[in-house]
Amino acid sequence: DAVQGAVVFHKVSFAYEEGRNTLKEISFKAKPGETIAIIGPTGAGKTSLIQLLSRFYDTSEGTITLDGRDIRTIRRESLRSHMAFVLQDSFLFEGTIRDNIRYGKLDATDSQVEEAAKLANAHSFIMRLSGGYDRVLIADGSGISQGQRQLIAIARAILKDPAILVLDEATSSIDTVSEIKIQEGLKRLMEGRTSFVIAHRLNTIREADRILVLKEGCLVEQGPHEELLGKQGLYSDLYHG
Ligand code: DUT
Ligand code: MG
Repeated sequence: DAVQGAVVFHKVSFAYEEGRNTLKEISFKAKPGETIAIIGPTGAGKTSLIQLLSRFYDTSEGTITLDGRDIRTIRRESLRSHMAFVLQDSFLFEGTIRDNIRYGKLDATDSQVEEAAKLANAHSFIMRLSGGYDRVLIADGSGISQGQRQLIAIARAILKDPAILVLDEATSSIDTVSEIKIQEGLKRLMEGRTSFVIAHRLNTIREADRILVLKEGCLVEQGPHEELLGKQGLYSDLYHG
């Protein structure tokens, strides 16, 4: 039963503490393969929304469906097997680069690992490291740059080949060369998958199929870039800075 990646939020509310809703009646749809950008000020609820999708928390009210099925009826491990997360601080463990990438698909062969690394634009930097794929990373990932950590996380996600991708774009500055490599890797990763991107880059936002604008837990606007600009609401204000 292949997952297509259609996601629907229907009047989803969520509270960390009773009586204080962090998300309020959020409704939107993502068709398979679409890119949804999530934007809004700090504390607006962007990370919380993403965490509901993976059932890190469950909704207080409303429903989230995946391919028409209420996600509360899907076991967490099963749900997450269809998702990959590339987060600002993507987690790498103590072990070889090969094992860190293979974490996306434990039975992958060496050539599948390298293929994923090539698509992620990670192969060339790995080959320049002493030890190559067998280079051992220590738990905090030091010895490689933040940009390189992201490339490894992208390779891991490509190898996993999930229907749904969750991406939290880096806010910190990464040098331009790494940035271009990351962008190319991400583009390949996102192709054909439903992608939720907590977006900071204007390019990602402009190219998204739909932008969700969150403010204080409410979805105040949603639509593609041009349409939202035309509304001259919060998005237009944020865009024009
Ligand atoms: N919140 C909690 N408990 C938590 C996490 C968050 O009470 O464990 C609150 C803080 C905030 C709201 O929920 O008022 C939304 O937080 P979230 O982390 O979802 O906001 P964000 O949009 O992701 O903010 P940022 O841009 O700073 O990451
Ligand atoms: Mg956040």
